Amino acid sequence: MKKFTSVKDVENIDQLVLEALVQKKYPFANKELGKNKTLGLVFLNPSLRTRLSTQRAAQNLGMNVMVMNLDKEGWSIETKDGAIMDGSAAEHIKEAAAVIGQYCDIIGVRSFPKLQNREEDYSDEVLNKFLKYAGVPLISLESATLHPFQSLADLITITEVWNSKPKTVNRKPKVVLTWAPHPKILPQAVPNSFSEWMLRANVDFVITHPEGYELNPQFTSLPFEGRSGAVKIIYNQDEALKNADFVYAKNWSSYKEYGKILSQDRNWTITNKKMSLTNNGKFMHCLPVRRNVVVADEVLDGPNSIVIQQAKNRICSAQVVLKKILENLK
Ligand code: AN0
Ligand code: CP
Repeated sequence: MKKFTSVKDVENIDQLVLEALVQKKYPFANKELGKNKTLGLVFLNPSLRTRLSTQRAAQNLGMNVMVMNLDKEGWSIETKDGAIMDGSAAEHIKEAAAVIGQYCDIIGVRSFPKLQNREEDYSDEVLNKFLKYAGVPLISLESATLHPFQSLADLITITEVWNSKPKTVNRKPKVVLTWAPHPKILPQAVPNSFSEWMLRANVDFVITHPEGYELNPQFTSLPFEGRSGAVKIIYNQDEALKNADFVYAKNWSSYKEYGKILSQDRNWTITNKKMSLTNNGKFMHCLPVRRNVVVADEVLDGPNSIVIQQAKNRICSAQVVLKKILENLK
Protein backbone atom coordinates (compact mmCIF):
# COMPACT_ATOMS: atom_id res chain seq x y z
CA MET A 1 0.00 0.00 0.00
CA LYS A 2 1.35 3.44 -0.93
CA LYS A 3 -1.30 5.68 0.62
CA PHE A 4 -4.56 5.44 2.53
CA THR A 5 -7.04 8.17 1.71
CA SER A 6 -10.09 6.17 0.61
CA VAL A 7 -11.42 2.62 0.32
CA LYS A 8 -10.10 2.81 -3.24
CA ASP A 9 -6.56 2.44 -1.90
CA VAL A 10 -7.44 -1.03 -0.61
CA GLU A 11 -7.19 -4.07 -2.85
CA ASN A 12 -9.34 -6.40 -0.77
CA ILE A 13 -11.29 -5.03 2.19
CA ASP A 14 -12.28 -8.45 3.59
CA GLN A 15 -8.63 -9.48 3.65
CA LEU A 16 -7.65 -6.17 5.30
CA VAL A 17 -10.25 -6.72 8.05
CA LEU A 18 -8.92 -10.23 8.73
CA GLU A 19 -5.36 -8.92 8.90
CA ALA A 20 -6.47 -6.13 11.25
CA LEU A 21 -7.99 -8.71 13.59
CA VAL A 22 -4.66 -10.56 13.61
CA GLN A 23 -2.93 -7.26 14.52
CA LYS A 24 -5.49 -6.81 17.30
CA LYS A 25 -4.77 -10.28 18.69
CA TYR A 26 -0.98 -9.99 18.40
CA PRO A 27 -0.32 -6.22 18.63
CA PHE A 28 3.45 -6.55 19.10
CA ALA A 29 4.12 -9.28 16.52
CA ASN A 30 5.62 -6.73 14.09
CA LYS A 31 7.38 -4.44 16.55
CA GLU A 32 10.62 -4.55 14.55
CA LEU A 33 8.93 -3.46 11.31
CA GLY A 34 8.74 0.22 12.22
CA LYS A 35 12.15 0.49 13.86
CA ASN A 36 13.89 3.77 12.93
CA LYS A 37 10.82 4.89 10.98
CA THR A 38 8.96 8.06 11.91
CA LEU A 39 5.27 8.84 11.56
CA GLY A 40 4.24 12.50 11.52
CA LEU A 41 0.66 13.30 12.50
CA VAL A 42 -0.46 16.72 11.32
CA PHE A 43 -3.71 18.09 12.74
CA LEU A 44 -5.57 21.12 11.44
CA ASN A 45 -8.58 20.23 13.64
CA PRO A 46 -9.25 18.70 17.07
CA SER A 47 -9.09 14.96 17.74
CA LEU A 48 -9.09 12.47 20.59
CA ARG A 49 -9.43 8.99 19.05
CA THR A 50 -7.55 9.51 15.79
CA ARG A 51 -4.59 11.11 17.50
CA LEU A 52 -4.20 8.53 20.28
CA SER A 53 -5.16 5.38 18.37
CA THR A 54 -2.88 6.15 15.42
CA GLN A 55 -0.04 6.98 17.80
CA ARG A 56 -0.65 3.74 19.71
CA ALA A 57 -0.77 1.74 16.45
CA ALA A 58 2.54 3.22 15.30
CA GLN A 59 4.15 2.51 18.69
CA ASN A 60 2.96 -1.11 18.52
CA LEU A 61 4.88 -1.39 15.24
CA GLY A 62 7.98 0.14 16.83
CA MET A 63 7.70 3.50 15.04
CA ASN A 64 8.57 6.91 16.39
CA VAL A 65 5.73 9.41 16.28
CA MET A 66 5.71 13.21 16.04
CA VAL A 67 2.47 15.16 16.39
CA MET A 68 2.01 18.69 15.09
CA ASN A 69 -1.08 20.77 15.73
CA LEU A 70 -0.45 22.82 12.64
CA ASP A 71 -3.50 25.03 13.09
CA LYS A 72 -2.45 26.18 16.56
CA GLU A 73 1.29 25.72 16.77
CA GLY A 74 2.51 26.15 13.21
CA TRP A 75 2.78 29.15 10.94
CA SER A 76 -0.54 29.88 9.32
CA ILE A 77 -0.64 28.19 5.96
CA GLU A 78 -1.50 29.43 2.48
CA THR A 79 -2.90 26.74 0.17
CA LYS A 80 -3.64 28.60 -3.08
CA ASP A 81 -1.23 28.35 -5.99
CA GLY A 82 0.14 31.70 -7.12
CA ALA A 83 -1.00 33.50 -3.96
CA ILE A 84 0.62 36.85 -3.18
CA MET A 85 1.35 36.20 0.45
CA ASP A 86 1.04 39.66 1.93
CA GLY A 87 -1.77 38.67 4.30
CA SER A 88 -1.78 36.61 7.48
CA ALA A 89 -0.37 33.34 6.06
CA ALA A 90 3.38 33.04 6.65
CA GLU A 91 4.09 29.74 4.92
CA HIS A 92 2.83 27.98 1.80
CA ILE A 93 1.60 24.39 1.92
CA LYS A 94 4.18 23.54 -0.79
CA GLU A 95 7.08 24.14 1.60
CA ALA A 96 5.26 22.96 4.72
CA ALA A 97 4.39 19.56 3.19
CA ALA A 98 7.81 19.13 1.57
CA VAL A 99 9.62 19.96 4.82
CA ILE A 100 7.50 17.60 6.94
CA GLY A 101 8.24 14.96 4.29
CA GLN A 102 11.98 15.41 5.00
CA TYR A 103 11.40 14.58 8.68
CA CYS A 104 8.93 11.70 8.36
CA ASP A 105 8.63 8.35 6.55
CA ILE A 106 4.83 8.45 6.61
CA ILE A 107 2.57 11.48 7.16
CA GLY A 108 -1.00 11.58 8.46
CA VAL A 109 -3.14 14.65 7.88
CA ARG A 110 -6.46 15.76 9.35
CA SER A 111 -8.17 18.60 7.52
CA PHE A 112 -11.90 19.27 7.88
CA PRO A 113 -14.01 21.10 5.31
CA LYS A 114 -14.96 24.74 5.89
CA LEU A 115 -18.55 23.93 4.82
CA GLN A 116 -18.99 27.16 2.92
CA ASN A 117 -18.06 26.27 -0.65
CA ARG A 118 -18.92 22.76 -1.83
CA GLU A 119 -16.62 22.68 -4.82
CA GLU A 120 -13.70 23.88 -2.78
CA ASP A 121 -14.29 21.37 0.04
CA TYR A 122 -14.79 18.46 -2.34
CA SER A 123 -11.49 19.24 -4.06
CA ASP A 124 -9.91 18.14 -0.74
CA GLU A 125 -7.15 20.66 -1.30
CA VAL A 126 -5.05 20.19 1.85
CA LEU A 127 -4.98 16.39 1.53
CA ASN A 128 -4.19 16.53 -2.18
CA LYS A 129 -1.46 19.12 -1.79
CA PHE A 130 0.19 17.02 0.93
CA LEU A 131 -0.06 14.06 -1.46
CA LYS A 132 1.59 16.11 -4.15
CA TYR A 133 4.36 17.83 -2.19
CA ALA A 134 5.22 15.63 0.82
CA GLY A 135 7.04 12.97 -1.20
CA VAL A 136 6.26 10.20 1.34
CA PRO A 137 3.21 7.94 1.82
CA LEU A 138 0.17 9.77 3.14
CA ILE A 139 -2.63 8.55 5.40
CA SER A 140 -5.86 10.49 5.89
CA LEU A 141 -6.81 11.23 9.48
CA GLU A 142 -10.17 12.57 8.15
CA SER A 143 -10.17 14.82 5.14
CA ALA A 144 -12.84 17.23 3.95
CA THR A 145 -14.69 14.35 2.29
CA LEU A 146 -13.67 11.00 3.84
CA HIS A 147 -12.60 9.29 7.08
CA PRO A 148 -11.22 5.91 5.98
CA PHE A 149 -9.61 4.82 9.29
CA GLN A 150 -12.97 5.27 10.97
CA SER A 151 -14.80 3.24 8.32
CA LEU A 152 -12.23 0.46 8.47
CA ALA A 153 -12.64 0.34 12.28
CA ASP A 154 -16.41 0.26 11.76
CA LEU A 155 -16.19 -2.66 9.35
CA ILE A 156 -13.81 -4.50 11.70
CA THR A 157 -16.33 -4.01 14.53
CA ILE A 158 -19.29 -5.19 12.45
CA THR A 159 -17.31 -8.24 11.33
CA GLU A 160 -16.22 -9.10 14.89
CA VAL A 161 -19.73 -8.79 16.30
CA TRP A 162 -21.42 -10.60 13.41
CA ASN A 163 -18.91 -13.47 13.37
CA SER A 164 -19.38 -14.02 17.10
CA LYS A 165 -23.03 -14.92 16.46
CA PRO A 166 -24.05 -18.60 16.41
CA LYS A 167 -23.27 -20.18 13.05
CA THR A 168 -27.01 -20.79 12.49
CA VAL A 169 -27.31 -17.16 11.36
CA ASN A 170 -26.45 -17.55 7.72
CA ARG A 171 -27.25 -14.24 6.09
CA LYS A 172 -25.74 -10.82 5.59
CA PRO A 173 -26.21 -8.32 8.43
CA LYS A 174 -28.54 -5.38 7.80
CA VAL A 175 -26.64 -2.16 8.46
CA VAL A 176 -28.54 1.14 8.70
CA LEU A 177 -26.81 4.50 8.60
CA THR A 178 -29.17 7.02 10.15
CA TRP A 179 -28.89 10.79 10.21
CA ALA A 180 -29.49 12.24 13.69
CA PRO A 181 -29.98 15.80 14.89
CA HIS A 182 -27.11 18.02 16.07
CA PRO A 183 -26.81 21.71 16.99
CA LYS A 184 -23.65 22.33 14.90
CA ILE A 185 -22.83 22.21 11.20
CA LEU A 186 -20.91 18.96 10.69
CA PRO A 187 -19.02 17.50 7.70
CA GLN A 188 -20.24 14.66 5.47
CA ALA A 189 -16.88 12.84 5.68
CA VAL A 190 -17.93 10.11 8.13
CA PRO A 191 -21.17 9.14 6.31
CA ASN A 192 -19.55 9.45 2.84
CA SER A 193 -16.77 7.15 3.94
CA PHE A 194 -19.01 4.68 5.79
CA SER A 195 -21.16 4.43 2.67
CA GLU A 196 -18.28 3.75 0.31
CA TRP A 197 -16.98 0.99 2.61
CA MET A 198 -20.39 -0.59 3.26
CA LEU A 199 -21.14 -0.69 -0.48
CA ARG A 200 -18.11 -2.94 -0.89
CA ALA A 201 -18.72 -5.04 2.24
CA ASN A 202 -20.78 -8.18 2.59
CA VAL A 203 -23.77 -6.41 4.19
CA ASP A 204 -27.24 -5.15 3.29
CA PHE A 205 -26.85 -1.41 3.53
CA VAL A 206 -29.58 1.22 3.95
CA ILE A 207 -29.32 4.97 4.59
CA THR A 208 -32.08 6.96 6.25
CA HIS A 209 -32.26 10.74 6.59
CA PRO A 210 -34.74 13.58 6.18
CA GLU A 211 -35.20 14.79 2.59
CA GLY A 212 -32.47 17.22 1.60
CA TYR A 213 -29.71 15.27 3.37
CA GLU A 214 -28.78 13.11 0.36
CA LEU A 215 -25.04 12.55 0.26
CA ASN A 216 -22.85 13.10 -2.80
CA PRO A 217 -23.89 10.19 -5.10
CA GLN A 218 -20.20 9.58 -5.79
CA PHE A 219 -20.07 7.83 -2.40
CA THR A 220 -23.48 6.15 -2.40
CA SER A 221 -23.34 4.36 -5.74
CA LEU A 222 -21.17 1.58 -6.97
CA PRO A 223 -20.32 1.56 -10.67
CA PHE A 224 -17.50 -1.00 -10.64
CA GLU A 225 -16.59 -4.65 -11.05
CA GLY A 226 -19.58 -5.33 -13.22
CA ARG A 227 -21.84 -4.42 -10.34
CA SER A 228 -23.84 -1.29 -10.47
CA GLY A 229 -26.23 -0.05 -7.93
CA ALA A 230 -26.86 2.52 -5.33
CA VAL A 231 -27.53 2.50 -1.64
CA LYS A 232 -31.16 2.17 -0.69
CA ILE A 233 -32.28 5.50 0.78
CA ILE A 234 -35.40 5.48 2.95
CA TYR A 235 -36.79 8.78 4.24
CA ASN A 236 -38.84 7.14 6.99
CA GLN A 237 -36.48 6.30 9.84
CA ASP A 238 -38.83 3.83 11.55
CA GLU A 239 -39.23 1.88 8.33
CA ALA A 240 -35.47 1.86 7.70
CA LEU A 241 -34.69 0.62 11.22
CA LYS A 242 -36.92 -2.45 10.89
CA ASN A 243 -34.86 -5.61 11.47
CA ALA A 244 -31.56 -3.73 11.49
CA ASP A 245 -28.65 -5.65 12.98
CA PHE A 246 -26.49 -2.52 13.23
CA VAL A 247 -27.67 1.09 13.63
CA TYR A 248 -24.96 3.63 12.80
CA ALA A 249 -26.02 7.11 13.86
CA LYS A 250 -24.32 10.27 12.65
CA ASN A 251 -25.24 13.84 11.99
CA TRP A 252 -24.14 15.62 8.85
CA SER A 253 -25.02 18.93 7.25
CA SER A 254 -26.72 19.07 3.87
CA TYR A 255 -24.69 18.34 0.73
CA LYS A 256 -27.46 19.61 -1.57
CA GLU A 257 -27.99 22.90 0.25
CA TYR A 258 -24.36 22.90 1.09
CA GLY A 259 -23.36 23.27 4.72
CA LYS A 260 -26.90 24.02 5.90
CA ILE A 261 -28.81 22.55 8.83
CA LEU A 262 -32.20 21.66 7.34
CA SER A 263 -33.61 19.85 10.37
CA GLN A 264 -33.14 19.68 14.12
CA ASP A 265 -35.98 17.18 14.48
CA ARG A 266 -35.51 15.31 17.77
CA ASN A 267 -37.81 12.56 16.48
CA TRP A 268 -34.66 11.32 14.73
CA THR A 269 -32.76 10.90 18.04
CA ILE A 270 -31.96 7.22 18.65
CA THR A 271 -33.90 6.02 21.71
CA ASN A 272 -34.74 2.59 23.10
CA LYS A 273 -38.12 2.89 21.34
CA LYS A 274 -36.34 3.35 18.00
CA MET A 275 -33.96 0.47 18.77
CA SER A 276 -36.95 -1.77 19.59
CA LEU A 277 -37.80 -1.69 15.86
CA THR A 278 -34.51 -3.42 15.08
CA ASN A 279 -33.42 -7.05 15.27
CA ASN A 280 -31.92 -6.55 18.73
CA GLY A 281 -29.57 -4.26 16.78
CA LYS A 282 -26.24 -2.93 17.99
CA PHE A 283 -25.76 0.82 18.27
CA MET A 284 -22.74 2.41 16.62
CA HIS A 285 -21.29 5.94 16.47
CA CYS A 286 -17.81 7.15 15.55
CA LEU A 287 -17.69 9.53 18.58
CA PRO A 288 -17.57 12.21 19.83
CA VAL A 289 -21.32 12.05 20.35
CA ARG A 290 -23.81 14.49 21.87
CA ARG A 291 -25.82 12.60 24.47
CA ASN A 292 -29.60 13.01 24.37
CA VAL A 293 -29.43 14.85 21.06
CA VAL A 294 -27.97 12.25 18.69
CA VAL A 295 -28.66 9.29 21.00
CA ALA A 296 -30.42 8.85 24.35
CA ASP A 297 -28.40 7.86 27.43
CA GLU A 298 -30.46 4.67 27.69
CA VAL A 299 -29.07 3.46 24.33
CA LEU A 300 -25.50 4.66 24.76
CA ASP A 301 -25.30 3.17 28.27
CA GLY A 302 -27.29 0.08 27.34
CA PRO A 303 -26.07 -3.43 26.53
CA ASN A 304 -26.35 -3.02 22.74
CA SER A 305 -24.01 -0.06 22.42
CA ILE A 306 -20.69 -1.04 20.82
CA VAL A 307 -19.20 2.46 20.54
CA ILE A 308 -16.27 1.71 22.85
CA GLN A 309 -15.38 -1.47 20.96
CA GLN A 310 -15.54 0.65 17.80
CA ALA A 311 -13.15 3.21 19.28
CA LYS A 312 -10.80 0.45 20.43
CA ASN A 313 -10.74 -0.90 16.88
CA ARG A 314 -9.30 2.38 15.67
CA ILE A 315 -5.95 0.98 16.86
CA CYS A 316 -5.93 -2.18 14.73
CA SER A 317 -7.48 -0.21 11.86
CA ALA A 318 -4.52 2.18 11.83
CA GLN A 319 -2.03 -0.58 12.64
CA VAL A 320 -2.89 -2.82 9.69
CA VAL A 321 -2.62 0.11 7.28
CA LEU A 322 0.68 1.35 8.73
CA LYS A 323 2.00 -2.22 8.56
CA LYS A 324 1.13 -2.49 4.87
CA ILE A 325 2.71 0.86 4.07
CA LEU A 326 5.86 0.02 6.08
CA GLU A 327 6.18 -3.30 4.24
CA ASN A 328 6.06 -1.37 1.00
CA LEU A 329 8.77 1.08 2.15
CA LYS A 330 11.32 -1.69 2.63
C1 AN0 B 1 -16.43 15.43 13.30
C2 AN0 B 1 -17.27 15.08 12.07
O1 AN0 B 1 -18.49 15.04 12.19
O2 AN0 B 1 -16.70 14.89 10.98
C3 AN0 B 1 -15.43 14.34 13.59
C4 AN0 B 1 -15.99 12.97 13.73
C5 AN0 B 1 -14.98 11.92 13.88
N1 AN0 B 1 -17.29 15.59 14.45
C6 AN0 B 1 -17.49 16.72 15.05
O3 AN0 B 1 -16.99 17.73 14.62
C7 AN0 B 1 -18.35 16.73 16.29
N1 CP C 1 -13.91 9.24 15.63
C1 CP C 1 -12.89 10.12 15.56
O1 CP C 1 -12.22 10.27 14.54
O2 CP C 1 -12.67 10.80 16.71
P1 CP C 1 -11.66 12.03 16.91
O3 CP C 1 -12.25 13.18 16.12
O4 CP C 1 -11.68 12.27 18.39
O5 CP C 1 -10.33 11.67 16.39
